[in-house]
Amino acid sequence: MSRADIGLIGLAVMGENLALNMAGKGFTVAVYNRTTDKIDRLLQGRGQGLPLVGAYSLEELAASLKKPRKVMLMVKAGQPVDNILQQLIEVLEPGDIVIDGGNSYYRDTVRRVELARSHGLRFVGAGVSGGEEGALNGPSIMPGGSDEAWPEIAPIFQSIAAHVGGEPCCQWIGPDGAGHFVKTVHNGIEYADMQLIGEAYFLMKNVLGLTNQEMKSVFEEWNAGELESYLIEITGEILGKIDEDTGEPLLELIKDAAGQKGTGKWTSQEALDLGVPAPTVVEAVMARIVSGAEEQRKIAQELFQTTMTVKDVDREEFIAAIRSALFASKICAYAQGFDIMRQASIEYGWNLKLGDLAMIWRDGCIIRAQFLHHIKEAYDNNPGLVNLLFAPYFKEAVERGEKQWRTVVSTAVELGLPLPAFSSALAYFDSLRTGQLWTNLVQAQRDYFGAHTYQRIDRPGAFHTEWQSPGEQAKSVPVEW
Ligand code: NBP
Repeated sequence: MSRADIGLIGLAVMGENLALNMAGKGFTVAVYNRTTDKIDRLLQGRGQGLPLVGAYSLEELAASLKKPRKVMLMVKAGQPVDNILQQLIEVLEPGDIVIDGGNSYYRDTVRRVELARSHGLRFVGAGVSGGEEGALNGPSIMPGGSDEAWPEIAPIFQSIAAHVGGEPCCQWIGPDGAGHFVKTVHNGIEYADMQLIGEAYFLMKNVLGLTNQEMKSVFEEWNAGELESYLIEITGEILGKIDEDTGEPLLELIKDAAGQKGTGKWTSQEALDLGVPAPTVVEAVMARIVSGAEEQRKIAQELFQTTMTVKDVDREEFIAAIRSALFASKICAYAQGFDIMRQASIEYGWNLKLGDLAMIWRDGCIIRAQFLHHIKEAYDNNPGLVNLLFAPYFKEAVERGEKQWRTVVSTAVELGLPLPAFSSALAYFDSLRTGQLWTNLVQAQRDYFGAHTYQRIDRPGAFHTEWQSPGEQAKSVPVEW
């Protein structure tokens, strides 16, 4: 029997479609699933006629693979990955490769790379984006971990990934948890992007009273310009759907409570740990949490009924303003995501190629967009770029839309309509560009009650003041750091 090129464990939505993708590209794939019915269902169903081999135990899976063996896991993130890795350690041999393609927490991946290494195995944490359709037709793949594994798995991964202009949306990201980290930040940016689009819809609906069909047309028009992206495209499609049963726009029948699986939270936590400003990403996570605070929202709606009326605004002008505000806010959200990756790369010594990451996301993933070319260009022109906002294309775009951005945010504030991501992006932009912030006072308060010291703008060193001393005169006393 000719041996399989790769083994795939986990035949749920992602695993099954990835196996079909690999087999469709001519690779022989040995498939295993804990609930073995799913193996038969695949082999007798969608997998018929393709080079797929069923394995009904991990021993059988190992025996069916070419050496060095490559085994990819597409199972639920967390404990299942640890369980299967432990079992694989028993049946694999030194030099074999385990690839975790799930949405694992990158610190778990760091630990698993080490564990696998201690058993002579190579471990790769590969972020896979694009959902079911991407898995089948070409995802964006972000592999990282044991560097020596890359030449072995590259032919398969670069073959099944999405391609743009002949280039695969899959490159080696870096050591240990770098691949899963980048996938996590991709998702954090995705949270912000989705939230911003949600706010644009909310404004058109509540300020302008547009119908869903009218909004569909607006999104279609936007998708032909600088906002062109998968998320804008699917939003137009969603707005156009009518519920079969009621004849109402389906979107309006969906409960407004958004769920989450953790990658937005991890991105936010990482920003906090690294001390990177990423308020729009954090707000996007918080906005989902607020949407789910059902009981409090119900009470607040009764307690604080709004009497605001829809403002008399010029419809076309306001739609254009929302578009500018959306683009400027989106630039800020991406600037924050790339800043998180830049700082993580420095902190963990990953040497991430930020421009290349933008290229990996050009297709196959949820945040795929034309816009990413400009990010690549920005880092090509200036590899040391500290913030995307400072690159000429983005600087000019934000400046062009700034006035309309402010109009949109202030209109919503006046009407009592929440715009957490639009307004946090604007506050981020304003905070970065404002010369003197309020934080001199915060630092003085910290020194007042906690002797945390402060720096002066007119001389070096750290200082403390006895703020409670009588009189108006206050002495800055130099302190040792
Ligand atoms: P799920 O995340 O729903 O996981 C289901 C799979 O995990 C099944 O094959 C199940 O086997 C297996 N599994 C579980 Br649960 N516990 C197990 C255990 N202890 N031992 C062995 N197998 C176990 O599947 P998915 O939606 O296809 O996602 C797979 C991974 O890809 C996840 O990490 C997910 O976060 C990530 N991801 C998903 C998407 C998406 O759009 N769905 C996109 C990108 C990444 P069983 O059949 O026996 O229960």
